[in-house]
Amino acid sequence: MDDLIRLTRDHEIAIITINNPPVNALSPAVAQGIAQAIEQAGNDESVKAVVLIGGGRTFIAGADIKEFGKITSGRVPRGPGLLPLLLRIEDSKPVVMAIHGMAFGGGLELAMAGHYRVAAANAQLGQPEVKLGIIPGAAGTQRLPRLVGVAKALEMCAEGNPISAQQALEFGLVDRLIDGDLLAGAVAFARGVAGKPAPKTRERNDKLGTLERNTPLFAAARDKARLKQRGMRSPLAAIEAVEAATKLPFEQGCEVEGKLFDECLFSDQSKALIHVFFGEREVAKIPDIPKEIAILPVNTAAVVGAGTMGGGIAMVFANAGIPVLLKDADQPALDRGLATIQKNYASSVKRGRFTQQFVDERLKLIRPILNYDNFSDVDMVVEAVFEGMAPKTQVFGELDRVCRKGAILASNTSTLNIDEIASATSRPESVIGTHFFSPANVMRLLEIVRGKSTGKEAIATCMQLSRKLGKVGVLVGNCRGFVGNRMFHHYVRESLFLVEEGAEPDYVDRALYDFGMALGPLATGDLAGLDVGWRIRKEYRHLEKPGVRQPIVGDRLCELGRFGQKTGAGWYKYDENRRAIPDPEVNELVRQWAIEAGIPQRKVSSQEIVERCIYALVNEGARILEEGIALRAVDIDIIYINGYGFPAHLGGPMWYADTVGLKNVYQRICDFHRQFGELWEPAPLLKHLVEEGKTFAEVMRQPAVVA
Ligand code: T1G
Repeated sequence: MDDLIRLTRDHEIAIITINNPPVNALSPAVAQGIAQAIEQAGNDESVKAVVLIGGGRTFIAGADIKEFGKITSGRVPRGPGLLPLLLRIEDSKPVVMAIHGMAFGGGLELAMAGHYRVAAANAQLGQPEVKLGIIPGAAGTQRLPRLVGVAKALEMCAEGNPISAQQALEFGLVDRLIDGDLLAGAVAFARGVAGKPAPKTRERNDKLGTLERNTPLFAAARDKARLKQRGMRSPLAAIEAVEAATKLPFEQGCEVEGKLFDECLFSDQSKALIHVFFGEREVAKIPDIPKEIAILPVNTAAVVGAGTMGGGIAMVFANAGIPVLLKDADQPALDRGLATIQKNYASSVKRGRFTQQFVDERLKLIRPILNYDNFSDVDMVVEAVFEGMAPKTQVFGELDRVCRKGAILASNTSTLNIDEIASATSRPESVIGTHFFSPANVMRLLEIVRGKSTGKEAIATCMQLSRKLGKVGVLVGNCRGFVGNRMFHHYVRESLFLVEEGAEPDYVDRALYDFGMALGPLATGDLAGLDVGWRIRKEYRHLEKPGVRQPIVGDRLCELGRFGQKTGAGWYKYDENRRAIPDPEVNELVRQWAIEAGIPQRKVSSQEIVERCIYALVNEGARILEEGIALRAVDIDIIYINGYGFPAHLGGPMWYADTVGLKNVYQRICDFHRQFGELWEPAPLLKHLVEEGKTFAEVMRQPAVVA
């Protein structure tokens, strides 16, 4: 036994403790250590029962995901996996699994091979494998329905969300909840079952239901997976595997699961989702910011501007338990902001996301005010006023006057120059961009914008704070539109050109929806409000290169007052339930405008639509990488998945380009360059990587802090 596994005794009870920080991942070495410990305890007659427990903060959070890449790349052979170990545990003396923290994936599968499970009240249990594009691969789809029933097993394996210890007790996954000392409680439980015949999960069939009762369950689960996890293979594979458990003997069910597991593991979707899993952790690492940097306290906050974004941001702080002042210029604006907050919370309670008690406590943390009186006490301020340089610099001038030294002054601007905003203060080192995405209380992404003078403490503090706020913080450099919106501009540009060239709006949207985007670009415009983009285009018109083609139809539509959902019509008409209805009037208007502008009309394929819109993202992403505005390609991927509805199972635009093959992407971009001119000039980095036979995933940049 090595440091990973410790075998100790409490009289006739053997205790196996796993020590593989940070999450006791079930690596091959850990599995081997457990096997040896079980063997040793099995061969020792004085041992009457065994307790298995995780050392540190958790039980086992799953198989070691880092091993998968080694298997799919052929670097290590595809071994027998965990199945033999789990059978050995099930056939040994009574084993009590003592669960605290997380029992996820292979960790729960190991726990279910045990004869009994006891848990701390705050334990979480789940099969999250589908979120990695795989399915449980160690008989989880076979043992779980035998313990919790078919319906619950389907939900847990196909959706991948954990359940609480209390729910696990109710469904029979856990035999007892332990208050206080978990190990002591588990040993006491083991003492109670020692020497008695131990129930083997694989032999239990009482909860597997009947064909008649199960068939509608599987049909409903498939429909739900196709709707909620659109385009993903793993949820459907998980459903197939659980179905096999209800129709086949255990061993054969495991074979079906094994085949489906391998099919998923070697798929591009799984590689993409594992890229996203580690990517969400990697974006938190900023090369030039030392780990030991001082993190500034953020125990109180303030938001300036109670509009849609300001109200949502105030909810984010309150939801994290941080008291927040919410300031606006006049009472009616403040009342409107508070009313929206209350409406949003009410719908969260209705949808079961929050309890009324939680909401009542949170609302108490949001304090509406009309002046800057108490701003001297707050640790951080987020400005969320109208998107114009003048109102923002005016607010920052005020904040510089009223806020205490060391307070973080953040702007929620989505496009404006952070250095120019900072120049309105005497403390640019405390000024930073914190670009939330609408609705701020829902969207996970937080684009953190580093100005040329932004201090490392402020950056490190905001990166860490983003986790506390339930966000994925990604650090980006300061340029027009930062990373997300700067790329999105090119994506939308191409969608507008395609409409002008003859593709109808819903056809363009359908092509990108079928590709996997949460919503097409035109419907997204209608949702956000077409006037927002129109105002920004007008603000930057002077920067447009003469003679370079610019979309015309977007502006023409806005000139007619068609701003989208907010005006009942944009690219689509909207009914009273805000359902989008294709509008022949728009198609006709666009045709006229395009012909007036001399734009030839032609049939456009959905493949061309996808390539032009997605490769426009990739090409601009490559420019952003070479400028150091993004540190890594994965940072761009995480931004697009969490802020722009790019499908996670494709890994993000840069990973997707690597999957398609940069050579192929580059060739198409060169085709478009020849066809449409300089807007499609290939990014030098892309050309360079193709020449070197490299991928975006290999690119690592130093942050672009413009001197
Ligand atoms: N394998 C390898 N590394 C892991 C890991 C795992 N399963 N889980 C976490 N880590 C690393 C992570 O990369 C980070 O590293 C550090 O641990 C802390 O994690 C056979 C095949 C458990 C809820 O999908 O969801 O079992 O960045 O920052 O926020 O059927 O980690 O510090 O270098 O996320 O407190 C199924 C994955 C695997 C769970 C903790 N299990 N993990 O969250 O910490 S597949 C999962 C999580 C499987 C079987 C199949 C979360 C967490 P670093 P963290 P956290």
